[in-house]
Amino acid sequence: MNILETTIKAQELFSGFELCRLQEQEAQVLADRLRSRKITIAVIGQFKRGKTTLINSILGSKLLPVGIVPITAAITRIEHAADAAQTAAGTTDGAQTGATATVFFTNGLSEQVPVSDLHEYISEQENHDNERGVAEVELLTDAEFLKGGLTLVDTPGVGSVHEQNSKSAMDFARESDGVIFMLSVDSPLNQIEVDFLRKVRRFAGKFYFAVNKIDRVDEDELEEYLEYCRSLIVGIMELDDEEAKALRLLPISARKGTGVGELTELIREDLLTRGTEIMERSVGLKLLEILNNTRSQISSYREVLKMAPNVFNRRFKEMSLLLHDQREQIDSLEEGTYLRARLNEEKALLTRKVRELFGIEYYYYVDREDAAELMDRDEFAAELTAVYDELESTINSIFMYKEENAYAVARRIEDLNILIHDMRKLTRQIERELAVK
Ligand SMILES: Nc1nc2c(ncn2[C@@H]2O[C@H](COP(=O)(O)OP(=O)(O)OP(=O)(O)O)[C@@H](O)[C@H]2O)c(=O)[nH]1
Ligand SMILES: [Mg+2]
Repeated sequence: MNILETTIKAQELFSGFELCRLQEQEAQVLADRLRSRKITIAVIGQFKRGKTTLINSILGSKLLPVGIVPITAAITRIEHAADAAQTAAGTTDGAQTGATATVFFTNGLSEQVPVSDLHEYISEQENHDNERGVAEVELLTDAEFLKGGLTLVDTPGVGSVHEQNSKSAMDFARESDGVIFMLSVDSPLNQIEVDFLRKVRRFAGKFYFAVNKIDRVDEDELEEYLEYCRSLIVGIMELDDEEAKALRLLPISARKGTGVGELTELIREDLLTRGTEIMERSVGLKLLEILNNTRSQISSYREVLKMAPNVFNRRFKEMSLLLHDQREQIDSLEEGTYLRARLNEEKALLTRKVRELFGIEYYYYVDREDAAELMDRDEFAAELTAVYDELESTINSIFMYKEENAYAVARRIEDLNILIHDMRKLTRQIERELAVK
């Protein structure tokens, strides 16, 4: 069975359980990613290593702000305008004539901004502590390198104080297929970088190690630095002899452009010759994580079924009261409120409450594209009511199971045991397929 088949299998498995709705969607997204063959590569590393400078150099234009102090405070995804137009028709008017940018905010809204104004949203100095609430920026350009479905991502420096303000580099590494990990000759590998690499190696299908600022050292110093990095990376990534031999460190000067061509050439070549393999590894690793998390979530659901009736009844009542109160508020919302954002906030509140009362991770899918659209009050009321109804019916279904005879509860627990067993089986299959150590 290949990774796509396993992903579809997982999706089918999740679809049989109302509690696994989110996982079903995630598996669907992963399967779509594999089918679309669109690949995401994130540039990651500690602050000031020159990540943004490298991206500008690759794009052949100073589109993104760089600086001597920690700068990048928001994730920026960069895609080829024509590729993006294929998947999201209508959002790229005028893109062919240059670059266009869209800022997505944490409340779910978004705004098109001139590329020349991007620094107001991305740079820490102008968007201090992310007071503008930027979640992510999308930049569409006509850079040749991105053609054919490659998304390049700039991230805030690992370990910088600004990392916490937006989605962290680690979160983003989870969503990427490949990582360009940036080191620079002016400072040795530190503990933050080591810890980060140890964790992130479980998520990305492919790593490129770039050693930046080589214009600052002579050849001997560079050799020494590369040797030092090489032995450290072999250890951190737990590479076997063969992998260690294949490990390439790419010396570059992002500022001068030295070595940048070699790096992009290597990536292009990889995507051409082993793009599918990289995607499968990336998707397989992500599916493994979903399966592992879901197993623990299902186990907590099983615990709810086993909860003492008086404790469960008390919490059930509290949840029902909360839902009742929230419903009462729908009509009192002022006209002109950002209703989309309000809807997202409400979902976040419910997620928190369910976790607190029942120890269950009950997620809602927040659709970014939808979030950008305006919403009228009737539509808002209908959607919110649907959200409440659905949660209520899930909670009620647990309630009913608990109310039923011991036999029904035992049956339900048995179903969950089977689900857990099937997930274990899929997990082992993927581990075999990817030869995960
Ligand atoms: N000498 C030299 N300086 C460089 C090179 N690349 C980047 N720099 C400088 O290093 C500093 C940091 O560059 P950025 O590209 O902002 O670094 P970053 O990794 O994106 O930093 P954060 O976004 O804050 O994490 C800037 O002053 C750059 O001009 C290089 O190849 N050589
Ligand atoms: Mg930067």
